[in-house]
Amino acid sequence: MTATAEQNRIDTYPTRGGEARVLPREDKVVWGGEADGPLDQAALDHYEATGYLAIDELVTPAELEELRAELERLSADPAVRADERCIVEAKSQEVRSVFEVHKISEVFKRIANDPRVVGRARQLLGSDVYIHQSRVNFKPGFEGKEFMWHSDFETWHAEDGMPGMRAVSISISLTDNYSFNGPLMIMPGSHKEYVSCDGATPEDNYKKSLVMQGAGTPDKATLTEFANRYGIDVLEGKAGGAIMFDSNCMHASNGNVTPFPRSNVFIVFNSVENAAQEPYAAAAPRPEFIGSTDFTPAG
Ligand code: 6CS
Ligand code: FE
Repeated sequence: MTATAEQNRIDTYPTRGGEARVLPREDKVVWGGEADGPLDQAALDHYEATGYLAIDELVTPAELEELRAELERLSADPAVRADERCIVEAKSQEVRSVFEVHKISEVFKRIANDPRVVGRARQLLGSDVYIHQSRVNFKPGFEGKEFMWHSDFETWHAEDGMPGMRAVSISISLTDNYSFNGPLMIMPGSHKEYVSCDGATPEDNYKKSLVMQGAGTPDKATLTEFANRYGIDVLEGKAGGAIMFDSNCMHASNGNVTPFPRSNVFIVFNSVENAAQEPYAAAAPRPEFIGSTDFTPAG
């Protein structure tokens, strides 16, 4: 993008350039209709209102076993561990996440392009979709660290150049998510407001933010106001189930001091009509394995 084009670009969701403030969401939440995929109207209405959707038994027990085996294989593979796509826990040095699994693993590539997954994403986003990011999260027993409250979209806008809110994440649970082992928590309805954060994006921010996010985490006053207004839903669920949630949901997860790991595969689908451009609030784009510029439609 030329300098003038970038200067003239409208930024509907400015962030990390001044004081923290709350702006209204300008984008639709649900872009497709009941006839466009497997989700019925009640499901679409729930997603519109709360920003998320729980899907029970998305994959079969046999498929779950295959995904779990692949998770174990990746986390035990020294080559994966040495790869920059692998993020380890600060303290225990245990594997925390492996990125771009839809490219480095045939098993995860298959599920990421499965009609049961892509069909729902296309219906919600009302267009072809491409994979902006994928990762497996391990949150091992005893050691899994928390993820502080944040909107993924704020990071993907600021650092990956995602123009608008037309992306959906799916988190497929590979282990049972109990109330006590660090499940995903979402403030239902928070996706309709955009928290513009203060503080500029540090150089090479991803090297720290993927272990402990700094820039882009909302201030405590805003989070308190949001929690009082929207409440907090704790998304428990059996392994093999999934949660689909809007890119702008305010979400977090607690640490895991129990023996029970909380692992999932997390895939972000972005509309091909919302393809990532230059970052809106960072000096340089993040690496391909975190913010993809391969806009090939998934499925
Ligand atoms: O920076 C990112 O892209 C990642 N960070 C978090 C905490 N959630 C979304 C995403 O995977
Ligand atoms: Fe997140």
